[in-house]
Amino acid sequence: MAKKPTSPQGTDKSAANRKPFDPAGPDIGGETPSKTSPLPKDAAISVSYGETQGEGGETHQVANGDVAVLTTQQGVPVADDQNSLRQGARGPTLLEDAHFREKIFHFDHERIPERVVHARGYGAHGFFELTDSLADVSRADVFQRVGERTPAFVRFSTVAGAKGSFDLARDVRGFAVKIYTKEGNWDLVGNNIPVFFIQDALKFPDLVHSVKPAPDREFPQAASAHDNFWDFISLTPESFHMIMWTMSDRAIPRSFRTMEGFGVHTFRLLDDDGNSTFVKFHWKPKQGLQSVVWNEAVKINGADPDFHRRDLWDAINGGDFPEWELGVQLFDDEFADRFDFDVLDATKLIPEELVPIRVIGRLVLDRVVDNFFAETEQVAFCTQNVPPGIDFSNDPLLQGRNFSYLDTQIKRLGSPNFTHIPINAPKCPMAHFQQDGHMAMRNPQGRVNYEPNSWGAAQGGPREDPNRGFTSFAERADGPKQRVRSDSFADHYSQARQFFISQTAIEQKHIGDALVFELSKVERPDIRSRVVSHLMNIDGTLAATVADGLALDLPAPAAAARKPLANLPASDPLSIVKNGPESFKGRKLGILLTDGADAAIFKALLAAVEGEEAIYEVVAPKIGGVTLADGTTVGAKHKIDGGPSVLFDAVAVLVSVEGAELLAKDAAAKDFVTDAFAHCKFIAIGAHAKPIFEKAGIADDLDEACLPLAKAADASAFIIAARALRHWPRELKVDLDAQ
Ligand code: HDD
Repeated sequence: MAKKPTSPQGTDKSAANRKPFDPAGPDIGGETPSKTSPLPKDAAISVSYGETQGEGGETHQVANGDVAVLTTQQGVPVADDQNSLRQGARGPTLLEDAHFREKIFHFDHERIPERVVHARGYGAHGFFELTDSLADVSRADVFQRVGERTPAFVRFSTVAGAKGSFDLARDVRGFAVKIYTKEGNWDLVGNNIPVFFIQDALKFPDLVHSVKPAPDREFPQAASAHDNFWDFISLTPESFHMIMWTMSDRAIPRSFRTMEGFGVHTFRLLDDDGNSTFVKFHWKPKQGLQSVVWNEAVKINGADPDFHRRDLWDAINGGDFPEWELGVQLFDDEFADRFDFDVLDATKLIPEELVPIRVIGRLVLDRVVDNFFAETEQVAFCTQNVPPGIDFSNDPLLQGRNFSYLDTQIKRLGSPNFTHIPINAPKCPMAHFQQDGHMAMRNPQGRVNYEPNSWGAAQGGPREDPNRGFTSFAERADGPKQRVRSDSFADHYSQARQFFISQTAIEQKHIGDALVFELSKVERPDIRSRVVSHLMNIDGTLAATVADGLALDLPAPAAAARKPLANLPASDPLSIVKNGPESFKGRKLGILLTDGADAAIFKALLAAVEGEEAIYEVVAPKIGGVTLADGTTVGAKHKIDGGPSVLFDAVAVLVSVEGAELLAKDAAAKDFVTDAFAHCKFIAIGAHAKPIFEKAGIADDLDEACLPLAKAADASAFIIAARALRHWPRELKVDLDAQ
């Protein structure tokens, strides 16, 4: 607390009687370094300089035998980091305090601009391993040797929200992969959805402006449920295939680990002779697909805004390394020519039934970052980073992206030398004549920094290699310069309909619910109506459901740029529910536990969870934990109101008679069971737990996914049942919209 001045500032008549204020005084117990209290030997303070500094592995200055001395950035040891230098104990701070100036200066400049989109993200390290050679169609070094592992870094993200927004926004997820190949970095900057909103990169700023908070009021944050977004969408019919995906549960994934990734565009692969094969890239999660429900997402954002990043961090640190298969769809010009749609149109996909996926490798994430800023924030993905053997198609969205990503890194990272930052630097040798610029860490050595030159092999520096070097596909391009959209891009609804009819009934319901929710936040009725007019071209029942949910008259179908629409068959890979996991592995059970609960049943439950390679967390009335009936003490991860059931994939309620009596009066405990029930989760109900369900008002509604946990043997039966993850028929009973 500031001392009340007893004399005018700048004078210090009583200084001689006062001791300087020392925050590491008696009540801190001597654990903070100060002149009089040296660091204890096991103090958890250390300074690590990472790869970029401390070259040559020099030892840092050491105090008291084993603890690094705090220094300035210049390496000057710091004697006092608690008090700035001042004239007298209460006098002015002195400008000559270099340590103070350096520390505050650095702090003032800590922030860099966040990404204009995909600002909120989370990264992890791992590797890509080739399991099937692609040498038949690509000369890319990374595709040659089966079994070889190549280091990789992945950053997952939401698109619209700011860096500090919440994880479970209804949004597309970025799935950006950097593979450090021996012939340069390959950045596959994809999403968890295989198509995109727009066909031409020129429209990207409009799309992004429309979804971001409105410029006058700066809200809503991380949400598409507002007039500007739906206004733009309703005037951009090409977006409707993507809209079906973003209104589906794909936009509220359970975890980064349970979503697919897609390169979206058609790329090219080139072989040694320059022959081209078209390719689309897919990441398929070994963990199976899984999403949450909207009401749950809303509550997770409050309970744990870091839900997805925490999940990834915990899984990797717990040794449960997430894994994806890399699949490719390969096709030639002949297929491209006869396909119903244009393979250069990023609002279209190629159904797996037409071009099956060939699995060629796996991506494993096995290491969290050491420093979020250095790695996750500073990683710079650029779509134009492809090694020899991979090339671009003429997709106008991809062509525009190839300009945008390089450009944005200068803004964010402040220098053309962002490639010198370790996370961005290739792990293969580099040799070029690019030099200088802000923060240059590597510059050419010697006299020669140009080519051609006549200084010979020893001094003349690197030379190009027409055989090994990157070559583009020698595609012939011709035609008048013009601003046109090819007619082959004109069908905006057929694949949107295909997506919709490929969903299970519950997934279709969720799409309808999402559209009603989003449009109910749109203030202008004409925008709502215009959206529904597009839905009329996709599915009449969906359009009618949404119109009914909004109490809107059914509008006439929007004028379609191309008719008739293709009658495409349903495709199972498009559904999440049809591609769910086969076990409870990697999922989390929440156990609501009280003092006096049955110890044998609790232990059986833990054994069943462990047997399934799943995890559990205990939720208890007090964070200190509980004492079971046999006297065993169990620690709690959450106090009841800090551990709502939305954080778990399934829940168990294991309580004593007294515990049930207590919790039946507690709103958070009642929410715990009603939410688990409303979100269609599997619930294990201990012998004494009934009063909680009665007081919560759901005792009479319990169904076959609410299983008894009355004896130890019930535990494994419950975990086996919970493999289904959700009991969807229940939703039709608990949701007014479905009745
Ligand atoms: Fe983009 C970031 C994915 C279209 C311009 N984009 C960014 C990221 C992902 C994608 C995953 C985050 C990368 C990271 O984690 O750092 N973007 C896509 C996909 C698209 C797409 C799958 C369509 C198929 N993007 C797109 C267009 C443009 C951009 C058409 C501009 C013309 N995207 C950017 C950007 C960002 C970006 C402004 C922001 C931060 C960054 O690049 O590094 O340049």
